[in-house]
Amino acid sequence: MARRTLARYLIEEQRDKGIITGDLKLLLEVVARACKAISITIGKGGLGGVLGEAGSDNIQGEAQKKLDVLSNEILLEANEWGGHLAAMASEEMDLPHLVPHRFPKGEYLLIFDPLDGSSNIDVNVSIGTIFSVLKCPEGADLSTQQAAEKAFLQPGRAQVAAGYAVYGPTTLLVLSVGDGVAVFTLDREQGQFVLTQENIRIPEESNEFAINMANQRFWEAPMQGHIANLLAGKQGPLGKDYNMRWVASMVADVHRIMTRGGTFMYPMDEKMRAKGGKLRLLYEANPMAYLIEQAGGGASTGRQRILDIVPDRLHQRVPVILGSRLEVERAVACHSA
Ligand code: P6P
Repeated sequence: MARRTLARYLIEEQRDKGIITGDLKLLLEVVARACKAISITIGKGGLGGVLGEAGSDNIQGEAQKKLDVLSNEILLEANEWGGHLAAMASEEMDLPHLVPHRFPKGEYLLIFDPLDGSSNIDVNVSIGTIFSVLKCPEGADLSTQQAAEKAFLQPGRAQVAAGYAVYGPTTLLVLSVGDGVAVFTLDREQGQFVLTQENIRIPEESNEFAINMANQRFWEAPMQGHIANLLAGKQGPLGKDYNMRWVASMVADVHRIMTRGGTFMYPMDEKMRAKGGKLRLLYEANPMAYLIEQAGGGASTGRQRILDIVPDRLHQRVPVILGSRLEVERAVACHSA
């Protein structure tokens, strides 16, 4: 049987299962095409004059790379004319991007981190695009960019779809519309995403964890305790040896977990406390938490299920512990002891 393309998978989710609408199918196909364009742009590297700094900062006060700005523009241009969106929001833009008046508006909100892991761009390590889809609330005030922010402030459990592209040895699109997690591999000859895995299930147990150990002295005591337990190995309270990975690209670390289990942790630390943490809720933690839960894993701040958090601002940050369900439960247990 011929391999199922993304287009066929989405038609089956819409027509045969009634899980998504035609507009959501269109939105996801447009996002996939934008990720393909980003993959091609990144792939040029130094040959395309796209490496290095853009000479500007984003709202996070982080220096933007040329590819951050380019990827953001690719996603905006791909999505604003289709009539499926009410507005968009991005890590790279202070305020939401309204659909220009010359185009029809749709019922969905798209939020994205156009290129996550920017610190890895210039050293040729896997990076990715993360996206989240919400329904625009009835009667939302989209008259100004400032007013539109409110429409995005929904808990992650309200997402109707989420996914990421990982630009690595192969370009993958990992997607869920609430019917499990599917993985599509970009067939560069045909220029289309082809289904290569579906109904991903993350192993409940694992012996691999991902964290930036350089921040250890800044962690809260519960996280200090949990990591000490992991490092104690077989002789410790968890009775098994662990291995560690840290790519410093959330998409790459999460995809490893999707593939073979493990936990990813970016806990609260004292130098980040004023900002609320390192990772952003709406376009990093929420889409990844949605995917991880769809694959049978867990996603918590240590004290609360990530998907239950009601955001109070667009670029809100949260601590993140996600991955293999029982491993996440062990980390969370340290926070309530
Ligand atoms: P650190 C990338 O900038 C990012 O937002 C995530 O993709 C990644 O997990 C994290 O930050 C890396 O943080 O402190 O190790 O550079």
